[in-house]
Amino acid sequence: MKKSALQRVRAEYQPKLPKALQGPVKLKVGEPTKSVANQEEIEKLFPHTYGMPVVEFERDDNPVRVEEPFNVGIILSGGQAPGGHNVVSGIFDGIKSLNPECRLYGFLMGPSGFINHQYMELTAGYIKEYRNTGGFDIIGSGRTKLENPEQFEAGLTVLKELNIKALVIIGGDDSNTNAAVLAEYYKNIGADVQVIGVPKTIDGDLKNKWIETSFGFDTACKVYSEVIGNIQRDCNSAKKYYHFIKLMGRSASHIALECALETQPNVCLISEEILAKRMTLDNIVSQLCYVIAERAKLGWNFGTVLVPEGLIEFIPSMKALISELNEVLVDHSEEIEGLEDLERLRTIHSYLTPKNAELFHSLPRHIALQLTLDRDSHGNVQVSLIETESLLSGMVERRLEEMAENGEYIGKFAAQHHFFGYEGRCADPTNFDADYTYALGFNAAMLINAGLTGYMSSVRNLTDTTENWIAGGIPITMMMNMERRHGAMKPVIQKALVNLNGRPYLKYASMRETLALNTLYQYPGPIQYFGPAEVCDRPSMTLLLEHGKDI
Ligand code: FBP
Repeated sequence: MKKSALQRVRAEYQPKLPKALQGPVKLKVGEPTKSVANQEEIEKLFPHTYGMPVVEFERDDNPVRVEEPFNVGIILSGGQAPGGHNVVSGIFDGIKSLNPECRLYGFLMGPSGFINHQYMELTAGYIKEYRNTGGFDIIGSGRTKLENPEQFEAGLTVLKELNIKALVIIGGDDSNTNAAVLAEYYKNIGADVQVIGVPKTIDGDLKNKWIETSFGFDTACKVYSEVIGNIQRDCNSAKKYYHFIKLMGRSASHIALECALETQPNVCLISEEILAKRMTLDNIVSQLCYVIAERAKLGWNFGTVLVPEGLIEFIPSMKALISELNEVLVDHSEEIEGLEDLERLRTIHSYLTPKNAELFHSLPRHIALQLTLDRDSHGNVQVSLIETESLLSGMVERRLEEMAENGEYIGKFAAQHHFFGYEGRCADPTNFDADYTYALGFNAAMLINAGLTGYMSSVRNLTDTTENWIAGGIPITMMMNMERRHGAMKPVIQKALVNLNGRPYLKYASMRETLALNTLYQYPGPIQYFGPAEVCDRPSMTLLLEHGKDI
């Protein structure tokens, strides 16, 4: 494969490691843990892996042990996130640093490769081609849900065949939930296989005190912010369009919020706030029309509106509709399958309770249909397929026409729609993500060597210099609670949504009015890999603010 000039030079980048991981390590064991909620239920479901302590690595200046060689398997699970390849190189370098005879195997195309025994050995020469690059193409990724004993047993056969001591699952909250279930299962049957998770997702919703951010969030947000900045320049040059920009992130609005802090658009909707204020679709439209009408008074018929991907699920009435749709789609799946669009809508409509049926009926047909599309394997609505940005702009346009008729609005409204998601998921990782992912991988190798299972690789203190990052592990069960999925209560890692008392949100909220009624766009420009640290190594504004820093 011919490489670009940047690829060639970037391949030479040596990610930085925390001081603690720069040589032999010893383990510091902390206090036993509890799950974030539903402690009794979770403890019952995870009798062997519940309550384990948080652990931290320290440099061991007097190492005595010579490590036996061991083999490790890895799975890349779910959506792509920048830095995945560096997790793999970190694990590889980590196990090789312990014993050069250690081997690394990659299961192909996500959990399905594990179940169906499709794998490859990852050698030094092969990995070299992928260091510091974006994407998951080194072994591919997939969304098969690892959830039942037959799959666990099928996987165990190949693990035994390859003499694999530990499996590393690189995934988001759902995949790491599965990692915890698998760890418990193997421990329960005495299979002698460890399972370690690595926190991945551009969505930024897998975070807590020990997982300060999921990898990929930093890079993805910087890619989107660059393009939003470019659109804002265009918008401010031609002064004739409102750009409705939907941003990935599934349920949480972290990406939209981070991009708003980076680019200062005229409006950024925050789903969590909309839920907290119990706003209706109508309220949101009124809010947008107010801004548009006020800007029109100043002679500005242009602007930018950021829309989080998961918005629709946070509008209370829509949320109720979606949760009933989830049940109807499961309960009547055979009847619905294969029906023509209109018939499908009619049939689903007939099973809805009156209030939800009315709302469902009021939606534009394409949006109603998008809401009935298959859920992903974890039972989530595939929000990336719902065109919320066009739903909103269409409603805004109709409302502005009414306002114009009543003399409440004089202006011109023309909308452009964008959806940024896939553009950012495979970008070459920023220096932050390149270092963070490499450290997460290297650290996972140390967790394996320490004999731990059911742990997530944790690297924290991330706004300090890399040297001072803290490396260790946390039991996955401590992040869990019980939630309703596919019509039943299941133990899952609790998603971290935007905290309305947190500094990132409060910062944006404090600027919101000014940004709406002025034109104060910021243009972050493209990710820089070489140059001054304040440009190249700056972590996300969300992380800086959460760590009490100024932006
Ligand atoms: P993960 O949670 O698996 O990391 O996926 C993140 C994400 O990019 C979401 O933001 C988005 O809603 C979804 O994946 C899109 O899924 P797909 O890649 O299957 O289209």
